[in-house]
Amino acid sequence: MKKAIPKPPAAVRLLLCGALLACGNAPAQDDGARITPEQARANLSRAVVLAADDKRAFPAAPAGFADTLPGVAQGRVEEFGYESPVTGTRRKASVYLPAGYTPERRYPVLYLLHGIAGNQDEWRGYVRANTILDNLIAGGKAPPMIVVMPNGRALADDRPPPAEGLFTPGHVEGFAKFERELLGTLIPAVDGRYATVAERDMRGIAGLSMGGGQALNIGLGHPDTFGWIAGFSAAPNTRPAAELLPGPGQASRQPRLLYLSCGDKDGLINVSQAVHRRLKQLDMPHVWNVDGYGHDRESWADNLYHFARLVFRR
Ligand code: FER
Repeated sequence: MKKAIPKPPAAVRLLLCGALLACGNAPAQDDGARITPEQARANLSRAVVLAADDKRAFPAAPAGFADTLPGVAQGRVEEFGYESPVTGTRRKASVYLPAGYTPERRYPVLYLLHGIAGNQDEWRGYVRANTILDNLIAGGKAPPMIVVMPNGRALADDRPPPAEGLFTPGHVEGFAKFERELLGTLIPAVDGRYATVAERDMRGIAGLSMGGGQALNIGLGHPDTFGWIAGFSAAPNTRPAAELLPGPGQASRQPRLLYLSCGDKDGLINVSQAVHRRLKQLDMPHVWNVDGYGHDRESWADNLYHFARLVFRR
């Protein structure tokens, strides 16, 4: 994919990056537009180097936590359509409404974002987010909440591309373009349609992989919009840690909860490690949960379970 290299300086950067990658030392983050799709894909199988504090913050979720259980009231997932000024098209989000949802009450809202090959159905279909929430809410372990699962790829054609198109700059760029759509269009549309508490302390953003990068970038970048932020196995679309967290000089409002997780068999763990280390350096409270999984649904289901137990608490 040499055609992705616009001019000699970028080519030099790319060569340097390739050389660093070869010795296992490449920078954790990139904007996805400067490396080739082959290099991006290779990031998934980078060697994992663990530090002493890269360990579990919680025991694994109890057996059956993501299973449909008899006697547990189920919420429903409905399709929500909206016009996107970013793409010029009508786009879809899946919206989870907890069991007993009624417009007579007001609910907190969690925006839950998918990975590079997913869409608005990934959290429900692949991770079973709705069932995890049904079980937690029924057991009184999480407050009833609305969960908005958008398609985080703000492109006119927002279908997941075939495998060879996943890591192309144009596709990765769609995930960055989603920020403007989320803030300017989707959040106001959701607050207009559903019985939400339209306040930062009752609004969260979380995601897996590409969606984890989006959640960290958008959440930390808009502290007055999101009070609760989680990145699960965040991908290299995550902004460089020092940019994401500029530090005391430019101190912004602290999130109510900042939650980071990754599996210790996930080649992308260096992205989350860099954010965790920056947070430690800044003395910023956060959860850091390193589990035993790879880049897969077991980790995302388990971490959604733990995050949902903490989110929107007073
Ligand atoms: C990359 C490796 C993986 C990357 C993105 C991913 C933008 C995303 C993976 C996923 O969402 O599962 O280098 O660059």
